Amino acid sequence: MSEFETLVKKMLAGERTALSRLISRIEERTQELSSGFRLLYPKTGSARVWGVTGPPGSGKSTLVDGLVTRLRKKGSRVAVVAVDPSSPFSGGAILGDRVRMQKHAGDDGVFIRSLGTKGRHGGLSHSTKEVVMALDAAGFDTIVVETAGVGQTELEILTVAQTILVLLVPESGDSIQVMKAGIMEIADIFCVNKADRPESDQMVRELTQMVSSLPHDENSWMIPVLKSEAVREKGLDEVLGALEKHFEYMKKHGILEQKWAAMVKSEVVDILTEKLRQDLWTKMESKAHQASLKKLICRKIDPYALAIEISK
Ligand SMILES: Nc1nc2c(ncn2[C@@H]2O[C@H](COP(=O)(O)OP(=O)(O)OP(=O)(O)O)[C@@H](O)[C@H]2O)c(=O)[nH]1
Ligand SMILES: [Mg+2]
Repeated sequence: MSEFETLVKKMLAGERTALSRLISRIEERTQELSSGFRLLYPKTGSARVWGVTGPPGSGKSTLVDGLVTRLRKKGSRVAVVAVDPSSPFSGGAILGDRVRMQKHAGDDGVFIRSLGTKGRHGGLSHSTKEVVMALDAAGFDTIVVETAGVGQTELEILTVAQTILVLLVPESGDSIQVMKAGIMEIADIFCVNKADRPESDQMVRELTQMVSSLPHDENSWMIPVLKSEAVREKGLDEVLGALEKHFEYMKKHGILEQKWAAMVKSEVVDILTEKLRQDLWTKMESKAHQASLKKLICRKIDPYALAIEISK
């Protein structure tokens, strides 16, 4: 039995340290993942997965923390995955996590972990998907994936979530940025945080206008625009209510199944892409292509020519 498989077994038996180690193996992209996923995958499918995104410093961690407290009161087991694509050491995320971890220390129903760019070849969204599956199999009822910013990597990471909550702060230009970055297309709930700031009502109005101008029919989900003051735990019950309402909406319209299908299909492509990349590097460095590789380096053949040779 591989080490990873053993970790999966222990994790399924409820060993917390096994879960932590298992996540590290996923991040490191150990070769043994397939053996463990055979055991792990059938246990997935009961967790609710939320994505929380928004500009750096908008209050995501503070808000998520408030949601965790509320969910714990309801007896729900919660995992938080803070994904930080920008930092190789997931510095910001880790710092925030420390504070949160202290708050929930000793509570077995809360698990907090940050993921950085340790994964090779931009495989962060791949690892995040697998970490979420592991947490699902480990029995967490709710998994929150928190990521800052609105770049392509972040959008990709968010495809793991069933519901996406976009947090904004009342600063000029934010709503225009939202339009640009394609966040509008993926947001299920908007929340203007730092509602203690005077411009927040204006921002709520702008967003409400934007949302109502989207094409919709009687079956569409109407994206709510909420307001919160996460630092004082204000507006969080409404945010939780909207998250629950969106879940019910998805259940009613068969959207959960669609999202699951899309997620696991992209997981398969990720697995194959990772494998292909490795195979292609191995092939290129093999003896058979050494002569052509030398020609490529001294410009006697071009990269496309070598690519065709390798693909034959
Ligand atoms: N005034 C005000 N400050 C807030 C509010 N919510 C959070 N903050 C503060 O905003 C700062 C950033 O909060 P975080 O929760 O770390 O924000 P974040 O979006 O997780 O930040 P990154 O993970 O670095 O992107 C902290 O100092 C919070 O105390 C709020 O409603 N009003
Ligand atoms: Mg944060």
